[in-house]
Amino acid sequence: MLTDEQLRDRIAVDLERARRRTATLTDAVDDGELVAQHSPLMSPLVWDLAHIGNQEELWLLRDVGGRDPLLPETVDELYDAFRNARSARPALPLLEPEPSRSYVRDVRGRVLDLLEKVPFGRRALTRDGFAFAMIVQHEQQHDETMLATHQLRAGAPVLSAPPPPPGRTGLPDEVFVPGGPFEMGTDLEPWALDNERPAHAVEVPAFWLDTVPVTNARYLRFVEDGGYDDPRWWSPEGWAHRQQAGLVAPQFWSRDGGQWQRRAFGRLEPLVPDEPVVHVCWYEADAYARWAGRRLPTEAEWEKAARHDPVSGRSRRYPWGDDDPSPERANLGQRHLRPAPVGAYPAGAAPSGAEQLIGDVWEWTSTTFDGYPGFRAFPYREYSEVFFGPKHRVLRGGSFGADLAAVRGTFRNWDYPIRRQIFSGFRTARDAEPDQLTEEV
Ligand code: AVJ
Ligand code: FE
Repeated sequence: MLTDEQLRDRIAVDLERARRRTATLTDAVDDGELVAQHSPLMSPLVWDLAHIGNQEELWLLRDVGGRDPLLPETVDELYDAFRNARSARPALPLLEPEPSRSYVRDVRGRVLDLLEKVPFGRRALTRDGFAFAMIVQHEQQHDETMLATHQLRAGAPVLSAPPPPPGRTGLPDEVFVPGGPFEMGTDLEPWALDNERPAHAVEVPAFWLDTVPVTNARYLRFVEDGGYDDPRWWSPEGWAHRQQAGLVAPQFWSRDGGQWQRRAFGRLEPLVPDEPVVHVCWYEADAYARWAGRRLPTEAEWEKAARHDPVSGRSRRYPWGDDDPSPERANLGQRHLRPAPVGAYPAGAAPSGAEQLIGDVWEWTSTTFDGYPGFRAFPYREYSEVFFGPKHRVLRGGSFGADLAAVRGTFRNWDYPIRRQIFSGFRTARDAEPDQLTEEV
């Protein structure tokens, strides 16, 4: 358990890392590109920038700190995600780039003062520094969204990063997870968001799970086997979407003669066979799994494979244990601008033997997004509760574009099944045969 002083130091570090990343993403392009819309699916980058500052002001300065608004209150409406669809945001009278930068700078300066003096203990919102950590996660989530905007943007590359570590071969195709209960969700992580709570026991029958995410090479076999032209592999809604949207391969793939290529942050490159496939929608993942004679894992299966320690019977914070992510364990935080080849993170393996559950690509699960038994919205219904229901599927594990502050073994992401501009991939699963042991011997 960390003291409040240690938590304050940690929050200050996390706020600073988030802001450096926000600056990288927004300083990389000129003002014209900051205010432009690079895709109707995305906000102009300048909207994300001021929205980050506005949420920080609303929650930390006004709610926690009791301060008055820094700007006319009509500004709040511009940056309210529920009032303005992404496609409508370019037409709003948004703050210009320089006023946006000075606004977020001003908010941050005051937040750092507040962080030093506000008592954490008194309210649920500030206990263990929760509101500050929530704002760190919010900024990092928008940084990942801005990274997806960069991936969609046309033109010469503006972002760069060193390559990920090499992969390794010889991994078994799948790992066996024995049946039995495990503890899903958490009551212990102080900075876990409402939808990760409460901890509860879930019975998960024995199953097999891919050791690593599905690679470009494997996915390419599905493409070249005519998988996109065969309705047998697709759900009815998936097939309708595949037809209507004209899907023929993952987003950003193209073909030059016999050679498949992928566009990544403005660079056209040959497909790397042993990297996890990225930018597939849920319908594509579901179709691939059926073609492979398999299925997507449920959310509970994913979390059990990632967290359950059969020796102690307890659920870990991360696959490798309770220590925070490190560069040896997982590909997170935009440190590399791509998923790492499979086998690159032996130190990140779970007790189940599965690897790369955290980082690289968000992994689609078969589960629709809902509250756990005993769910209570906190601190606002609009973070997750309003998205509960059959329209969204859960993704787990975080991508190379997710920061360690916004990824946990319990962290839940969600999106529409048609979405693929996010850094989404998947792994597949299958039921164990009836004669397979449910307990380890
Ligand atoms: C949890 C990633 C789905 O980006 O839409 C950002 C996070 N919520 N601002 C999103 C979020 C409010 C959210 N996701
Ligand atoms: Fe937001």
